[in-house]
Amino acid sequence: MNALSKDVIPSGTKRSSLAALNDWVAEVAALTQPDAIHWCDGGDAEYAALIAQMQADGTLIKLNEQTHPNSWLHRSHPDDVARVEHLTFVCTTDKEDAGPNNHWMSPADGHKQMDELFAGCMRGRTMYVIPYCMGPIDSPLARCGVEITDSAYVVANMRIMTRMGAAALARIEREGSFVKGLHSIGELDPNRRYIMHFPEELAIKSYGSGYGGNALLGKKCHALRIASHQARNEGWLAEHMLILGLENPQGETHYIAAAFPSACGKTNLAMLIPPEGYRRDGWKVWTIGDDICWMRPGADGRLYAINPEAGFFGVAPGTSEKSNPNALASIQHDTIFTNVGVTADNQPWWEGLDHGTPVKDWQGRDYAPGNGPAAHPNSRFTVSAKQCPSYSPKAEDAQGVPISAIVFGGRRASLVPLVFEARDWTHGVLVGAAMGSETTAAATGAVGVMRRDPMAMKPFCGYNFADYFSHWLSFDKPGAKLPKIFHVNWFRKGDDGKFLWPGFGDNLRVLEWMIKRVKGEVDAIDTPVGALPKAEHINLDGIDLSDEARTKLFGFDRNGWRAEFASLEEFLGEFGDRAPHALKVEQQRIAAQLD
Ligand code: GTP
Ligand code: SPV
Ligand code: MN
Repeated sequence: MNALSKDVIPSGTKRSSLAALNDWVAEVAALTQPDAIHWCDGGDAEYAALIAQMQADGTLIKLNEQTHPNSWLHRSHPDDVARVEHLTFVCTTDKEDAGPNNHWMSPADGHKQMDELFAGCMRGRTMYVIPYCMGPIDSPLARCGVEITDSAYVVANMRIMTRMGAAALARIEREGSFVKGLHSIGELDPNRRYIMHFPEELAIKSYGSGYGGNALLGKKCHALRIASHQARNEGWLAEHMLILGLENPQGETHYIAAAFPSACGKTNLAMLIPPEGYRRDGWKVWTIGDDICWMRPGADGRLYAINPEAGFFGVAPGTSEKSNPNALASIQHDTIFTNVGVTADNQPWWEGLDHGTPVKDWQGRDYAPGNGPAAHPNSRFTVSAKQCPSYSPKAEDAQGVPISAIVFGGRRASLVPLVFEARDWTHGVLVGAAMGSETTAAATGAVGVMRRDPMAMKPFCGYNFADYFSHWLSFDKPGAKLPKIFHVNWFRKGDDGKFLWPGFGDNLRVLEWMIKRVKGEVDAIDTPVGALPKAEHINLDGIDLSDEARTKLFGFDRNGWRAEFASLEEFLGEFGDRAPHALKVEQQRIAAQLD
């Protein structure tokens, strides 16, 4: 690997059009004082050299080459294992533009605070410059960025998760604009850790964490927080959604985008394998993306979506041959595992895996159940999407795929039925805005606490939620052919505290009903909160549901919903006059029907 001298851009690129990038790199180098600067080309040789270097310095541990060729384990600092929402800021000139949904700081204060942390922080380290493209390299929906980081682990992950290197640099040269992301692991000290966004400057500064969404700046920082701001200005949507294609036995494929909060089932749904009977009949699910969706209206009025990512940063625990065979097949080789346990013969191991026994836990200690799980609950795999058996060729389509249905959902132990349908777009936006879910290990803090998480974007919307809801509503205009909107809950629990719905592959039964509704093939039961499926229209062949399960999964609890709508009114009230009038009217319309 050749470290290039400080003021040189790769040969063959024109200085004139890349001047802004080169100036920024020089400015960052002057601030952070790295020993060397490396411009990433994204090539195989570069990746191999980085991996070798990380193996030598202990950042990566080689896993069993026979069972998991070319795969690695990384152990994070034990205080650095998840996103840190309390240390994540949106810095806008006007505080109101960030909204009550974000932590705010003025751009001047944000820069000052971050630049103090960055001063001299790369002494003795190499500074990597990573040009990347979010989305197929030739897609009009794609956007580019450059991440500067002092973490080789981040470079390796960004190479899997984005289209990184020379082609992205060429697009930046052509377009002249890119998102600037500056990252340093710093001292990995939770007291010196901030993730700051400057949407008005299309810039990100992240210090003190090497983990996932805190450090792989193309992902949540760029593709959601900054992109949501760009999307609002440019008339599109940047969402925390999976995208899948559902192919029926006739060979028609409908594309569905679904927003579930972190660790609430996006990767699993995106890679679903249909139940046996469905498979025999010819049903198939195609994976387009598992975490982020960028979509915008096409010439025909439909919404077209791309997956801006090129890989999966998926939750390991719970991934098994039974729950998600496509994910398991994807991660048998060329995979980076972060914070999982290992077996005696150095295979990766996590809770829920169907075979093997852990001997070391995620911190590298001898495994002892008294220390907690072998794998951290937010342990992850990083793998190229191309390794997924269900990866759709359409995921590389520059124009994106047309979306037939949008699905919202959360972890709701009570009240919320398995599935319901919004009556129209405005109601659907309210359904999304009203989303609630129990918190998970994907972010630091308490787990299992119910909170509002509109459109699964609470941690990721780069501007005021009130304006975000208005932006969503604005898509309903003449000529628009908008998708139907549904809500699901795979996580309803019975009196015994167990999940009532089998979930995973059986979720296909719910998707099938949605498509029947999209095609106008079946009627439904109208309730104030939305349309529920008639028993005869959801195929439950081969699954055994108790009476309690049937009532709770398919029933409508008027009193419970009345209380829910009172709390929703309070939530919308937090946004004051800025919340769209139409949404409040919709909330009141339904509340009145519930009385
Ligand atoms: P992020 O990557 O954090 O955004 O998460 P995600 O939304 O992709 O969640 P993922 O699919 O990784 O699932 C998270 C956890 O939920 C895993 O432990 C899964 O086993 C579990 N899970 C996923 N789908 C289902 C389901 O249908 N039913 C139940 N009970 N659990 C599920
Ligand atoms: C999430 O938390 O929603 C994730 C993982 O997908 S991270 O990349 O850390 O944001
Ligand atoms: Mn996510």
